[in-house]
Amino acid sequence: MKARAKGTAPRIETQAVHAGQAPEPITGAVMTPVFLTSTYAQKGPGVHTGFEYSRTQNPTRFALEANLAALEGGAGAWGLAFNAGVAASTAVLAALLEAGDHVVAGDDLYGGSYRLFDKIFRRLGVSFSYVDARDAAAVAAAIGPRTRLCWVETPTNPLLRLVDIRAVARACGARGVRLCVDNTFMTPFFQRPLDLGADLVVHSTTKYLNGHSDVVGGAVIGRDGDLRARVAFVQNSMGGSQSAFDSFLVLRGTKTLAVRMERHQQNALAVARWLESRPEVERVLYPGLRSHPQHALARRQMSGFGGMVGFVLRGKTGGSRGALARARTFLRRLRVFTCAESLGGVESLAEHPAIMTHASIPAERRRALGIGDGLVRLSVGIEHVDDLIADLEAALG
Ligand code: P1T
Repeated sequence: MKARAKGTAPRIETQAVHAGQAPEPITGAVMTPVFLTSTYAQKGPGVHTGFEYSRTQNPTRFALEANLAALEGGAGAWGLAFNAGVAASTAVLAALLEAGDHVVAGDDLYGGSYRLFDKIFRRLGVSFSYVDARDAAAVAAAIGPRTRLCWVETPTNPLLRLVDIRAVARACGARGVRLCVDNTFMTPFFQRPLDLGADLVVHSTTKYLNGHSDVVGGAVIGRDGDLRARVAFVQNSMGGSQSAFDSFLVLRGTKTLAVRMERHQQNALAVARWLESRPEVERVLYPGLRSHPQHALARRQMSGFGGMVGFVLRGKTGGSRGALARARTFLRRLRVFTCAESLGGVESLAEHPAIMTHASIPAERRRALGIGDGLVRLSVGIEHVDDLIADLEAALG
């Protein structure tokens, strides 16, 4: 996008539509073409246009990367796109860590992130301490001489707990530890961790950034040039860069990010308030509710509350067996919501974290965290809110 001569930088709604997407120079095509090529002709050995091989350079992926960089980090930021959220996370760890290093991680994480840490990187000699990152002092206390990286999600998946990014960034910065924030749930539309002091942001672009549940993808965004070089080296050396076709789809998705996020949030708040009024529901987890214990932080740190809602069903007979049976029945009865893993698409989804997305977290750990049998997670879509509430009501009844 051309820089403005005067005045303010373009707002995020404008960046979402335009950043990284100048008309294609040969034909003037307004939409970025899908460069479905693995390789590029060279005039002679080493005489090329800057494009040699698509794992390393692809114009469609570059357009997406520039778009994501502008949304998350503004001018001067960089972005790198991967073929999964977990590939983006893998690249960050591989870029920053070696055997003997230590990571402080939040204790409530997407199950696949925990699995990556515990089953792959621990085997390679990296150690992890899991702390309740709602408490920045607990993060600071866990930092040791070999700590290189701190990894948090906020709001967390699935418990929607918040991490005070500024406070944790301060604790990390004081000890020379890099902070990486998984911003998948909020997207840069509602939360910008780099502005709050984080060094890196990762995304599962599978979710809100693409927004249509037809791509698996990931991204890493930052501002530090040295970090870019390290993560890009891993992207090229280990593979994992996003394909041209999927890059095109995510780029198409980000254009409508602003309007989708606004509707997701509006629907989610209405659903969360409605759930709070129901006798079958023991507790509702949504940062936009006054009852959320960190509602004040949510208001300060985020410009919206997002589309993810958790709630705990009461067991009919009391105890966890009753709650599990209720959750199963509820999820089977839904008709507008689909019982499925993932989140962030235009369609509403519902799932059971303990059995589905967080099954790779050991049962005792789940119990200690509060991911119980009665917990249901909703990804509230952009359908008409009355249809969503009617569906929930029928399934609860
Ligand atoms: O699925 P993938 O694109 O590889 O992204 C992994 C990932 C990373 N970070 C967060 C916060 C995530 O939620 C995910 C993926 N999560 C789900 C599939 C889920 O249903 O929670």
